[in-house]
Order: sequence, then structure tokens, then C-alpha cells
Amino acid sequence: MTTITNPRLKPGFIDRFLLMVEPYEIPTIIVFNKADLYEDADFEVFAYMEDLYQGLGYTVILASAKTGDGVKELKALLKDKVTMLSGQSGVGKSSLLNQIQASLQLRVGDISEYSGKGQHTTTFAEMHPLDFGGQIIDTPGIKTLGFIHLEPNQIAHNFREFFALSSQCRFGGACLHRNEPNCAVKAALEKEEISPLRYENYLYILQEIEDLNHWERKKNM
Ligand SMILES: Nc1nc2c(ncn2[C@@H]2O[C@H](COP(=O)(O)OP(=O)(O)O)[C@@H](O)[C@H]2O)c(=O)[nH]1
Ligand SMILES: [Mg+2]
Ligand SMILES: [Zn+2]
Repeated sequence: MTTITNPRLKPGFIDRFLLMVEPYEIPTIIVFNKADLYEDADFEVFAYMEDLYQGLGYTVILASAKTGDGVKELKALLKDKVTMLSGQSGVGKSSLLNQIQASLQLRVGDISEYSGKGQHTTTFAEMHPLDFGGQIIDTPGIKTLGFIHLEPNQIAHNFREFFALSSQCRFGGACLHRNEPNCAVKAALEKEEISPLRYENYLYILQEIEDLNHWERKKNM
């Protein structure tokens, strides 16, 4: 779960999150909450994101825990499934869960609580049974997502649209889609078949893990 505003969407956060779940092939729904607060510019950002991520095969939902928008749609998706609800603190995870099932009466944080010094209202992951079938796990907010457990090559393999093209790269699965000759991903980027946003986030994560030296990587495994 995320939101375009309050708190403002961190660039790269969605792609980092997707990179975390992609290796495990977990079906992922991206929920943009707080739609009641969006202004025109926010809806434009949402439209871009919806188009991008639906195009990649993810389910995208616009919701509001305040007005109940999107709740019916979400319930249908949660029915008879075990779902983990995750996202930055303050995006409205507990609030939306209360909309889905009022009897849960989860504690909701106010703005000062989540924008303060790392205070979270939800402090541990907790699984709740859903009346209409299924279970849902509410989790405390995520602050950062690191990828020390992944090799550069695994980053490339878990950006799904890059991976789909990699067999057409001259270096195939070994291509990091940076400066290699005859790279199908870079060719697709030039033709605007790949989102520059995704590509930038990819390069950033790649650089980040390459900047960690070997010792740091082993130590943190
Ligand atoms: N306007 C608006 N405020 C919301 C919405 N969802 C949550 N909030 C507010 O955002 C704050 C954080 O909500 P909370 O559910 O605790 O977020 P969590 O940390 O993700 O569980 C609270 O003040 C909520 O009242 C929404 O859809 N619209
Ligand atoms: Mg919460
Ligand atoms: Zn390539």
C-alpha cells in the first residue's frame, strides 16, 4: 500500500518493494490510498503509475479509507487468500483494514505520530481472520528496503520486463543493461517501450549494491 500524498510517495519505493517480492513470485496488488486527498497533479501521477504497473501485470487499486472507495474491489481480491499488507508508516494500512472489517478496531496513528521520530502505531505484524473468508496480516511501516542479499545480476532478473527482454541481449542473462553492446533493454528504453522511471530506479539500486564491498555483503547475510 502506498499513497501519492500524505506522506508524499518516495520515488523508487514501489520498485524497491516489487523487487523484494518478485523473487518469490508473490502475487502483488498495489493500492494507492488516500484518494480523497489527491489534487489534479496527484491524479496525474496516479494515472502514470496505474498505466505503468498494470502494464507490467500488477493489479492497481485506487482507494480511500476515508470514503470507502476501492474497498469493495479489495475485499473481492482478499477473499479466501492469505494477504500481507505492507507499506510505509502512515499510508493508512490499519485505517483501510478497519474499513474492510470494522470489528478489527485497529489503532490508527495521527500525523504527528508517523512523521515523528519513527513512532509506529502498529508495532508488530499481526494476522487477522476475515469474516468473508481469508486472513490478513497488518504490519508496522517499512522505513527502508535494502538488497544486500541480491547480486547485481539478480536485480536485473527481477525487473520482470527487463528479464523478458534479456534473452535478446547479446550477453543474455549476464547483461546488466548498462553499457553492454546490443542490449535489448536499452533499445526498448530508447523506443519508450520501457519506462525511464523503472530504468532509473534499477540503475540506482544496482549502484547501491555495487557500492557495498564484499565484506559488507557477507557480514550482513
Ligand atoms: N484523508 C485520509 N486520511 C487517511 C486515509 N487513510 C488513513 N488516513 C489517516 O492517515 C493516518 C495514518 O493512518 P494509519 O492507518 O495508522 O496508517 P498505517 O501506519 O499505514 O497503519 C491517520 O491519521 C489516518 O486517519 C485516507 O484514505 N484518507
Ligand atoms: Mg498501522
Ligand atoms: Zn541488456
